[in-house]
Amino acid sequence: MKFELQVTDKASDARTGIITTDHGQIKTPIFMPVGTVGSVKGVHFEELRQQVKAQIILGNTYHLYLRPGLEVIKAAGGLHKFNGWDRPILTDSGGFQVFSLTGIRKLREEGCEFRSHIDGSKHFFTPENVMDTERIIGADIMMAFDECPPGQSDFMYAKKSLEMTQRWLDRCIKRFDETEPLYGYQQSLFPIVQGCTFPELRREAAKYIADKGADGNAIGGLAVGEPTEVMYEMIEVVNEILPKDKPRYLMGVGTPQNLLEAIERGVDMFDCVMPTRNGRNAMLFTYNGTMNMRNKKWEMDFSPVDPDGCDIDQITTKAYLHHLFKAQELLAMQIASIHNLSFYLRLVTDARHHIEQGDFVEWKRSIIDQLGRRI
Ligand code: PRF
Repeated sequence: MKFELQVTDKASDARTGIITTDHGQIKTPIFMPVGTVGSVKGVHFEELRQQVKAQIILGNTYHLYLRPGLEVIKAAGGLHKFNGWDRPILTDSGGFQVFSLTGIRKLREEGCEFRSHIDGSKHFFTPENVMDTERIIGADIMMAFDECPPGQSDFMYAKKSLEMTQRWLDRCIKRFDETEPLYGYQQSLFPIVQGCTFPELRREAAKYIADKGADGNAIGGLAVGEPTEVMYEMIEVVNEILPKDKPRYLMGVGTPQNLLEAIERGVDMFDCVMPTRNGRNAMLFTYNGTMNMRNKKWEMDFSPVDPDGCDIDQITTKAYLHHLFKAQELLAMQIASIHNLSFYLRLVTDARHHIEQGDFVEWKRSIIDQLGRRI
């Protein structure tokens, strides 16, 4: 994998770049739709390509390991062959999903024992077997196995957890270096900065990771309940240290406003379930604010969902989408998910153009309040 930094904004830390993988290029800043079990919920890959214009999607090690399981994915020749998505894929390591299973997991130095949310069976993840699993899934970008501590963790817990995440990172790197890709194309390993909301821990973590010389670096442990301003402060602290010539990925974030604030602070990659999850719940994101499509106010509104949006946005009226949600039609969730994902991709593409034009900060300032309005 190669990252080429293109334009760096003069008035902020925003930048544009191109990531080149064996499955194609990714123009940054980029948003990656979440495809937890190897499918982006409610959205066919054809639509993901043509309407959403997704350049890379995300898969989850935890879910894919449990179902369909590694035997199936290996026999298929990796996730790309299994699901038919031929553009880049990134896999999260399970370090977040497993830790969301409080109560049904046990954490120790060796790794993390957990019970399947599907059938209650017992499993054990270690940095080594997670690397092996991510090799089998065959994503272009593999994430290191980390602990994402709860948002309100105290300093001692955060410090101990970070130290273990760092030891786990070294074990991940060792296993990654000892193994080869299985399917003839390259894979990269991204380490993850943790450290909760403590600037000194975040700095230490960023330094530790910067020295590893990875192809890209991620910021984890944010958007887990801390105030938004604290999240922005942590991004600033970390990005001052993370290498400028490598992509920076902010994990699991966020709202359109969060994306723009993070881009301004030098983040290049994002993923979040919000566009699809909120879409399934009838909430649409637009440049004018958010809309609840169940609201009666749309009943007679025959204007397009978004006149500037993708083809599906232009041929679907608000009244029709409102009707589909009221009638609990599957198509309602599908249209809303496609709309929200194509909006997120448009947002990061527009951000890229404004960075190139040199007016990113003014543009962001002029639209940010509007993005959060309810219409
Ligand atoms: N670690 C991993 N995946 C993640 C996170 C993390 O901290 C987050 C936190 N926002 C989302 N996804 N491995």
